[in-house]
Amino acid sequence: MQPFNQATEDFPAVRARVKRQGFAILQSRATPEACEHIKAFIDTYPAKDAEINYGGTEKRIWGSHTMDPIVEAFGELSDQVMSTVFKAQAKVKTVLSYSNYPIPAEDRLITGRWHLDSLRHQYKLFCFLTRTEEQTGPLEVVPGTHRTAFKLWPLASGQYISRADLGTDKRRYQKLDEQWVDAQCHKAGGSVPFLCEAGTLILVDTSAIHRARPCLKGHRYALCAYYDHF
Ligand SMILES: O=C(O)CCC(=O)C(=O)O
Ligand SMILES: [Fe+2]
Repeated sequence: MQPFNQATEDFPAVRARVKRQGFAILQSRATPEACEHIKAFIDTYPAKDAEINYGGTEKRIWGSHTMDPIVEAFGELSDQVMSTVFKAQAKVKTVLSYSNYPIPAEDRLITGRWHLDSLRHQYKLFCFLTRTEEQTGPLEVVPGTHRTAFKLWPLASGQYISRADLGTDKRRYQKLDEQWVDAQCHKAGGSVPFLCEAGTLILVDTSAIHRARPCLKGHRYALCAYYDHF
């Protein structure tokens, strides 16, 4: 079974899109069979060995590329994509397999999600295993906020690193102010939630402002390939 329909990607165009907007949707896809297989892997993985968040509604399996051959194949595909797009040797650190179900309607679980993973450019390849819709908790990015020209002002004004962060390993950018993000979304012409078919692969610069929108209905299953800076 070929788990991915590998299309001929226009890699320079992918690179250009990531540089311009902070993300690019690939042509290659996971097959429906691969999506079903990985969903079953996530469901049957013992909860006691997984990371469970948001009141039991999120299940995260770290290092899943060493546990399941199809997830491993995603890691390999991801290495090929990253190495070609960025013309650098890329080796996946870990593949996270995860699922989200509707969260309890508590404010603290719904708000405070906008963040940067890092101030420096950092790349992740996501594969969404279920069709994502407005209510199922799509990944959402504020386009253009990965650019150095954008980051300078929030850095200088203390929005990304506050005085209280100094001398700690906490950074304000790990949990951004909602109102401030609203204003940035407005300036950027809106945030982009990835509403996509099952099997879609998306490369994201996670130094852009982003979040997983809370899942309110249905469910969402995904893979995410993690990399060090390169
Ligand atoms: O699950 C998502 O949609 C995004 C989560 C996130 O912020 C990340 O993986 O960096
Ligand atoms: Fe993130």
